[in-house]
Amino acid sequence: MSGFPGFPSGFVFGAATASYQIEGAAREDGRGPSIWDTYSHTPGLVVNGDTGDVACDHYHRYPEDVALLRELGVDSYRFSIAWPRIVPEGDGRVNPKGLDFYSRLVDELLEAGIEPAATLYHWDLPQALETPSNSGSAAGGGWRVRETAERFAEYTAVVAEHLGDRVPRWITLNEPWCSAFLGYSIGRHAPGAKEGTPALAAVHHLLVGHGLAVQALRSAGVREVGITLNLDRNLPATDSAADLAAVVRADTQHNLVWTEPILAGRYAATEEETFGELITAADFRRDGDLELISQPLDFLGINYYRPIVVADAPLRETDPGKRVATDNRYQEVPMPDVRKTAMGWAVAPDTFTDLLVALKQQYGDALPPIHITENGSAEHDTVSEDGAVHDTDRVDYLRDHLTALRAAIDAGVDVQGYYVWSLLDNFEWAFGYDKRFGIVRVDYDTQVRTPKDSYHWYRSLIAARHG
Ligand code: IFM
Repeated sequence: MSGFPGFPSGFVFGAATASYQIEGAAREDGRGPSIWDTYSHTPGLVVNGDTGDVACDHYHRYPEDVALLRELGVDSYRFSIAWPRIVPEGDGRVNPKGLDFYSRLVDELLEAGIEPAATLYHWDLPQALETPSNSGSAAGGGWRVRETAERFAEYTAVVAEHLGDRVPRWITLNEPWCSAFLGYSIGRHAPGAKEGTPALAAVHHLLVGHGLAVQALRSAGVREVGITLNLDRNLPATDSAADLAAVVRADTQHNLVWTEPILAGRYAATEEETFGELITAADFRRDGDLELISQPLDFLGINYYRPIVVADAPLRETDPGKRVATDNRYQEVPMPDVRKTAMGWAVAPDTFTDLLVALKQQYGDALPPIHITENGSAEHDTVSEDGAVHDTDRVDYLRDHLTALRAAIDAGVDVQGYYVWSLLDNFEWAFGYDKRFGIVRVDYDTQVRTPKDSYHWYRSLIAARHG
């Protein structure tokens, strides 16, 4: 580990996963269907028709996965709880077998000396809450409607009551941008909707759900509460006025619609120039919502992978009568002269430092301590003749991003933890099993796990830190 910069004492090194991406056991022990079951089973939406039915079979193999974490030496493991395992119909009845599963997982982690960090919502909404008949709304339910935020708070209270004494770190939502915009505007995530104002309603109801969940977690007396945002570093394609204005719209849609209400208790000043009448005509906000949304947090989770190069885009009509809320607000163009990961994502670690430093400048003391709750890369892994996966590109990516993170700490940003995405290769949403983010390879035919070179590298890094 020579030459690798040290991290402050007490810094948390971890690894992360999410329920639908690894658990499998989709119809076992009373789990209800989620919007991702429906989406992945709809022909043509996921590469190769892949689904999360089996995934990494973590539901049955979690002791083996915790053993891998123990061997890795991580301080903390971030996993997510599948809402449809706990409240299969989204409303009312609680499924004890779902709670038992997470209780066993948490005990296994604690026994291994690993601190559990639980995310309450990593996109697997119970299908029953999305289905229009359940919501009573002709336009569909899900995050379009406020009731879902209330159901989320009830589910949070149940989980916190059962696990709150053993799980110190809680994350309400993972990357709500994806839930709202990929899910309800661009249609590339479940539920696959392409709508205008309802996507902005989803933004607001996710924020309200976050606020209500913070209250539920506080009532249960848990140690730390936060939210995870995938904040973007948006760079202009050129210095033309049009591209610079597009960056403002991208910043608004990706970052400010979340950070302004959560950290500053106000709506983004640039929302009108970004969303036009989609937001000015909105009627989903209520008095008191901003106070609810901006309750103090113990940490802010940030997921960071890549910068986005933004150019102006012409306004398009998509569905008849419905302007999409966002993907016509700017366009993304390739970043020249940098390596791209298997996702086609630009590798530019300095932008990680820049994002964190800019956030600190923007919010000052209102910025809580930060945990990087995801960072990692999908690469074109191959199994060598020696049976190993020599994923040098991923090792380089991780080392360079940790170096960039260290630079942000040196510049005065209070970053207290880092979770690599991901412990295991897993179901990469609309890309199915085609993209591999794991530091442990999963052979999906045999479920054999093989730690890659990046796993061994990360293990040495953590071991060196612990002396
Ligand atoms: O796999 C996802 C994860 O579920 C959320 N953050 C980004 C990862 C890579 O795309």
